[in-house]
Amino acid sequence: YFNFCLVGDLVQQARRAFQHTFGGEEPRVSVCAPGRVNLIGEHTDYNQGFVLPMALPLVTVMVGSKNPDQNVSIVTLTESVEEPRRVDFVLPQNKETISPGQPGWANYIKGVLRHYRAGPLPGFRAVVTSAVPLGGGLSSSASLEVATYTFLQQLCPDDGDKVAKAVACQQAEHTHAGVPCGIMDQFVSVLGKEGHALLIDCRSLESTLVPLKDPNLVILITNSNVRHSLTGSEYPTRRRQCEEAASILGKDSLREATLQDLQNAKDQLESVTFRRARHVIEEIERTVQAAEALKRGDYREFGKLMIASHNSLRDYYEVSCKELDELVSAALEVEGVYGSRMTGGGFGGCTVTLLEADAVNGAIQHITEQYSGSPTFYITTPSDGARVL
Ligand code: GAF
Repeated sequence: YFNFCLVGDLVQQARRAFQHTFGGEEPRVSVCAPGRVNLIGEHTDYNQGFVLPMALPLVTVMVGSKNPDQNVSIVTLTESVEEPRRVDFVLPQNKETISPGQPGWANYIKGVLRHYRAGPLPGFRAVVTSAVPLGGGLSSSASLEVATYTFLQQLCPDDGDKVAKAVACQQAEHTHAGVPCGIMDQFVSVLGKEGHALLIDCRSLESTLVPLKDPNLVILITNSNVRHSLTGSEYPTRRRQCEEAASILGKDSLREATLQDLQNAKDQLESVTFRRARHVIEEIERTVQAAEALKRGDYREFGKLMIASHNSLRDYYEVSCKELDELVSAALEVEGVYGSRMTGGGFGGCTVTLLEADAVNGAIQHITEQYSGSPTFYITTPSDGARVL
């Protein structure tokens, strides 16, 4: 399970494809950006709260070279869908006019071209490939955006501001993928550090590295390999419900609200809005506590908070699903498991489980036996954010 595509193999693959596609020469630039797993703090980022993700060893790689003109040609090796794997277009004079279109996978790249913070950008030819499972809830899209931005920095340097880079990539997702996401995924894909989780304050955009390296501890990701179609429509609905709750409470965001504020306004809130707000307010608090527990090496406490997070996402925020619940229940039956929860937006995708290293083989076996679908496992370690290779 450690055996997922290593960065070096992906780069080799991309470089070979580049040479094959673009007339034999070597690409001048190679970069990568990771996917992420969120340990705790779910659906809190767009409420200005805290999140605690880590960058994964699973990355998206982009290799390529500048063109002497404004022509852009990109080939993807990742897409398994029926869309064309190559896209060609001319970079317009005015980048505001770069709009989304077909093929869909290129929109993440076009969005980053649109929001890139320096210019004028040259044309380029590039190959992208990825080990981050697409649509698996491990931020394959953020990793493509951040890889693209990192690539462009090599062609036409910006001021190097990392937080602004993450924000530009988030903008790309908003305008070109149509997902009104928070800042978590792009932020950790840029600023993640080997051996650390990253506590992000999504209000101030300040972040703190929390050491997470212990040979007796494993972070196990289980992919449910399901993705329910609800994902697209439910996410903006949740955002709206949170904004409505904050506005009824007279707050700029739910970050400013306490449980007492919520209780006091109970009569003015629909029960569903109340439940959504309750999840967010409690989850922000849990995330702060979890970061503290991790600093102390108190995995038991951390695990309890993970379980509470999952239950709240299932019951109050209603973004889990039968498959994720099954995976979490199965994991929690195993001796040596501290905690387990769904991770990411929900309605499919992955769970994250914190457990003793000795327990991992038994856990994988038990989860596989109990799960009604066919899971994929990744034993992961906190890894570095985007980098030039
Ligand atoms: C998705 C979004 F992209 C993130 O910004 C975050 O809101 C997450 O869902 C839920 O925590 O990954």
